[in-house]
Amino acid sequence: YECDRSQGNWKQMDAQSLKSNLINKYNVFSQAEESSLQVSEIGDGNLNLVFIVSTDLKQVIVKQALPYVRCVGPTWPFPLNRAFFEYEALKFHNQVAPELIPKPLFFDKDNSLIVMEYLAPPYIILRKGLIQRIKYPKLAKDIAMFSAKTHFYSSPLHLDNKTYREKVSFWSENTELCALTEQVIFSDPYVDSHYNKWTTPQLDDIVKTIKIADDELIVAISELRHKFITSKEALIHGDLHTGSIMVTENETRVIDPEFAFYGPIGFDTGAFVANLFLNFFSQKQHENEVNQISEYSQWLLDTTVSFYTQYEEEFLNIWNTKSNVQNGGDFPPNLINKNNNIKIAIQIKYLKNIFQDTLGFAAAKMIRRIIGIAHVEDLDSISDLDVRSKCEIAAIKFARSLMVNRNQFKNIQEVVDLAKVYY
Ligand code: ADP
Ligand code: SR1
Ligand code: MG
Ligand code: MG
Ligand code: MG
Repeated sequence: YECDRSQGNWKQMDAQSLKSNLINKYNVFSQAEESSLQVSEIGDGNLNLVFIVSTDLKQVIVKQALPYVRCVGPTWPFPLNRAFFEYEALKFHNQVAPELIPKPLFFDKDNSLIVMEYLAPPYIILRKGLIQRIKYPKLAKDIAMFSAKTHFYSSPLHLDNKTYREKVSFWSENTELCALTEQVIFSDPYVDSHYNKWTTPQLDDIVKTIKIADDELIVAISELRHKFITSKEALIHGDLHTGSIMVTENETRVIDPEFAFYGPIGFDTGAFVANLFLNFFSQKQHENEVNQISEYSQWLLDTTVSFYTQYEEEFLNIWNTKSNVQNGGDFPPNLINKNNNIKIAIQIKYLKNIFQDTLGFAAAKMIRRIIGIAHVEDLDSISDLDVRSKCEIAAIKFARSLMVNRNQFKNIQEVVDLAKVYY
C-alpha cells in the first residue's frame, strides 16, 4: 500500500480479535487450533508491542506499532507506518539473506502489525548473551554476511540507476524514524535536552565538557549528522545494535529493521561495532587490576576485528563476482574492463570511506548510549555507580578520540588497539 501518514483510530487489539485475525485473516492458525491459542506480551524494546501467540505445537511473533514512542509515552507521537517499512525491509532481507532473519509471515496494515517467525529459546538477544559473557563463534561472520549482502544488493553498485532512484524515493518516506535518530544520536547528547540522562554526579564534568567546551567534537558530530541526512549509499538496517540481533551458539538472526532507509552504510557497521565496544568497556567492572584484559574482553575485540575484516572481504567478493555491470550497476564498465587496477583503486577508496564512517558513527552511538535518552543494559546493569561511571568515562574518552580522529586509522586493528589504551 501507499505509505500512509495518518495515525488513524489506533487501538490495541484485544486477544480475542487477534486470535480471530490470526485464523481468518492471516491464515497462520486453523479454526481447530483456536481453543488452545495463548497470547503473551514479551516486548522489551523501546518502541513497539511484541507478543508470542502459541499453541502447544506452534508459535509466532506478533509485533504491533504504537502511535507513540513506547519508552517515553504518548507525549512523543510516532508514526504507525513504521510497521509497513519494517515489513518491507524484512521482505528485502528475506530475498538476500533469508538464513539470517526471522521469516516474515504477514503484514496487517489496518492494525500496523507484523506476524513473523518466532525464534524460540535457546535464541536470546545478543546483548543479554554478551552480558552473560557468552562467546559466539559465528557472530562476526554472520553479521558481516548480513551487512555485506543487504548493503551491496540495495546499492547502485548492483541496481540500475532508475531502480535505485525509485528505491531511494520510496524509503525516504520513513522520515519520522530518521528524524528521531537525528535528534537522539546527533543532537540531544550535545545540547541541554530534558531527554538526556547520565550517571550523576560522576559524569557531570565530562557531560559539561561535551556540551560547551569541545569544539572539535561538535564539528565532528555535525559532519556525521550531515552525512546521515544526505548520504544514500544503500538500504541500511538503521538500528543494528546488539539488541537487534538474536543468537544461539551457532546461529544468528537480525530483527527489528523499522529504521531502514537509504543512508550511509557505515551507520550499520558502526552500530554493531559501537555495541561490541560498549560491552567491552562494561567488562571493566570484572577486572581487578587496572588495564587487565580478560579473555572475554579480548574475545570481544577479536570479534570486532573479525567482523570488520570479513565485512570488507565479503563486500568485495560480491562486487567482483555478482555486480550487475551490464545493467548499469558498478562504475564505468568500459574503463574498468580495460584496466583492472582502476577498479581496485575505486574499491579501495569506496571501502576507506565506509571504514571512516563506521568509526565516526560507532563513536556517536557510544556517546548517545551513555549520556542520551536510551541507554544500554551492558552499562546500566552495573549497580555500583562508581564502578559504572569508570566504565562509562573510559568509553566516552575512547569514543571522543575515535570520532575526531576517524580519518587517521588505517585499519580496524588500530581501532581495537586504541580501545585497549582507554580501557
Ligand atoms: P522494538 O522495535 O520495540 O525494539 P523488537 O523488534 O526489538 O521491538 O522486539 C522486542 C523484543 O521482542 C526483542 O528484544 C525480543 O526479545 C523479542 N522478539 C522480537 N522479535 C522476535 C522473534 N522473531 N522471535 C523471538 N523473539 C522476538
Ligand atoms: C527514543 S530513542 C529509542 C531508541 O530505540 C530504538 O531501538 C533506536 O535505537 C532508538 O534510537
Ligand atoms: Mg528492538
Ligand atoms: Mg525497533
Ligand atoms: Mg544506536
